[in-house]
Amino acid sequence: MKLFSSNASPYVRKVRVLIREAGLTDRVTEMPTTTTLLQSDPALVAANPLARVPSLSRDDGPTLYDSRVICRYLDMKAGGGFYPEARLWDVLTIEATADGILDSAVTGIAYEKRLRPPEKVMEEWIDGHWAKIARAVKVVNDRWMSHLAGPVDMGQIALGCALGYLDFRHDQYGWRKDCDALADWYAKFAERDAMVATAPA
Ligand SMILES: N[C@@H](CCC(=O)N[C@@H](CS)C(=O)NCC(=O)O)C(=O)O
Repeated sequence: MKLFSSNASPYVRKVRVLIREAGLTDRVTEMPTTTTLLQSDPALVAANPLARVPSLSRDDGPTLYDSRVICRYLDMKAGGGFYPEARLWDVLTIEATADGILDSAVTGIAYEKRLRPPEKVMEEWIDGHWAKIARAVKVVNDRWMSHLAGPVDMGQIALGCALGYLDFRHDQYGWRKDCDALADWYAKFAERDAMVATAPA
């Protein structure tokens, strides 16, 4: 299997962390891919009409995307148990919360600031997206800490990658404010080998 990959993408990082946690490093080859909304990589376009990383090309079927589909597929391949049946809806909801944080952090804020000319950047748009992120982080801190204390699953991996991205690109907003429990959890989670190995440069 070949993974269209990017070191800076937090969605790709979810997949890269899972590959390492599930012992799949020998079965997936990473292909570093440079693509943006304004200039898509042609090989990626041929594999995924949405031209987004991560995408996973396989010998025995169509290319898979997006990160949630790929992670579910790789977990099934590895028999990894990162989507445990007994906690499935919690895991999926935490993963969806983490992905929602990323959608606001990447498309909502980072692209707005990086891809638009400065005179077209809309501050209210950025504020609205940060409000979503701040609410989501606080809800995880207030409601989900007991889940995060359990065995590592895909909800935790997605959340770790989302918080890592906030530190990487949006450190100035300070997501840790009033979220001490989550900040403590993340400090430990970020020390896992798979997280260290995939930290964005
Ligand atoms: N929902 C998708 C989001 C993937 C995504 O937005 N990836 C970004 C990189 S962080 C990308 O490929 N952007 C290029 C583009 O949108 O053209 C997933 O979970 O995989």
